[in-house]
Amino acid sequence: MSQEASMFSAADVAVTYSHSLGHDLPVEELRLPEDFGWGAATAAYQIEGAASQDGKGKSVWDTYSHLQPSRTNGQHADVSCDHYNRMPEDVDLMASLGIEVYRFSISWSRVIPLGGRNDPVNEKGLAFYNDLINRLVARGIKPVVTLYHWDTPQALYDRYGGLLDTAEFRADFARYARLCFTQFGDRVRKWVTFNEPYITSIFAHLNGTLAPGHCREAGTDTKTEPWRVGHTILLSHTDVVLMYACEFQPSQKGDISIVLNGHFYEPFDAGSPADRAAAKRRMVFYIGWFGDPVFLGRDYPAEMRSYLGSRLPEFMPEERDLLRQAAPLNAFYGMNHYSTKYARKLSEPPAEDDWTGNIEESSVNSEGKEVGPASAMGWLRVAPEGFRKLLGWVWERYHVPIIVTENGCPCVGEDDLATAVDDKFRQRYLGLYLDAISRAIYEDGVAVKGYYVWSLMDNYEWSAGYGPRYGIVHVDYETLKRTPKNSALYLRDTFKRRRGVSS
Ligand code: GBH
Repeated sequence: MSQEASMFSAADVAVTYSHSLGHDLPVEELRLPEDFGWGAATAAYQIEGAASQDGKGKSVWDTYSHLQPSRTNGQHADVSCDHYNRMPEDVDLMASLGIEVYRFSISWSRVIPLGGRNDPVNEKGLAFYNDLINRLVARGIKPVVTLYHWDTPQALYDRYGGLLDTAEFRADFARYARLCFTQFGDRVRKWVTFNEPYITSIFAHLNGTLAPGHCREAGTDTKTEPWRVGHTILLSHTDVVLMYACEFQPSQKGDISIVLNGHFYEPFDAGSPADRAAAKRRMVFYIGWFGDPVFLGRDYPAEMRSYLGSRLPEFMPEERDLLRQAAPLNAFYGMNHYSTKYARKLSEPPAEDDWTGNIEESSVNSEGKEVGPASAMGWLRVAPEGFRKLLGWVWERYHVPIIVTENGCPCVGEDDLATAVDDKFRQRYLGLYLDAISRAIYEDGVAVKGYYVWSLMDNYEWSAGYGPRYGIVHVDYETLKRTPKNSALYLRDTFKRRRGVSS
């Protein structure tokens, strides 16, 4: 066991867990380390609105959300929560909820409207993020900044296909990152390069349900595109980690890494060796795809190489050197996690653009058992045991401290304000997932350093529009009034109490 892990294996752990059968009782007692920080997360396109205000350029999401026929539930985020114009009151709200960390993303096309390395900078865009960061710091809230949360500047997509052109994208992303470090790095101590590269690769360039919406029906090359996109993200990430370490870290003293998402997978039929292997394989294809190059500094997992063959790009020798150099500089593993699924080995031959390793996933196993109670999203089930196992899986494979950079759920019936505020389902979900973290730390020796709930407020849920509401604060999309839900008070009080007890 590493030093990090043994630090937490204190013998005197006395924890009261209030697990109960009902799914509406909050978890009251949580033991977490002194330096464990909690916060809330958002992303620029989902909350800012102000789509063309103050010189902002378009991103692929501005285009995608306006396609006819609509691919986004008939909705776009031109206004959304109007956070761009309501930011001061939103920061005050965060302070009133005791939020310690705020994870947000910068809209690339707000600070460089056309996105490219020779394109002009938009001072008003920079001023917005400067003001946001200053207000956070003034209230003692730590900013955690994501550079890329899915909103490629439209001009770069038009010029060269965005993430599909590795060399061009790398050069433009590096310039954008350098601008952000230069402008904001004196106050930002934690940086995330990319949010969920799996989702950008698969959902945006294979299934087509996220911008720019590449898919078989659109005639794009779904056999190779997703893997090319993933490759571009990995190399762009690596460049920027090395840039930060060489040029900025010595004076700015911050950390940098990436955020990976992933379900935990259980076998569909626990008695079937094929399904047990499928569950393991699915996680390697989902998480190992990015985790191995980033945190181990080496090639894609062997299972992927042999299955995908020439569909998977090669790392050139000098690129392998970069991966190796950058790996130990990734200071934390940013984990976005929501739920667990079952994996079943398929016997039929796979489609030629299969990306799973010929595996089917579901929320119900071979005995008809559901993996957990359903939220307002069918795939998002309450399954804290899977979360605890995933924390262990990541720790064992990568041995880097984990920060849970997103976790949360939408509840049924939240369009109605009274129902939304009395969000017992979410309180229970959050409590159980925090309890899983506590167990991972104290019983399994996993280093988990923080927890950011998704999301600070209800917002534009990509292709699902304003349907699902993930916020701990309710947003009335007519009046834009914010109302904290009880889960916000639950988190505030839980962490306040814990601090009170431990100090
Ligand atoms: C995160 O993505 C995003 O970072 C955030 O912007 C978003 O609002 C939040 O989660 C809530 O969705 O895999 O077929 O079962 C989560 C990406 C999208 C992954 C939905 C799982 C479920 C469909 N998730 N997806 S499936």
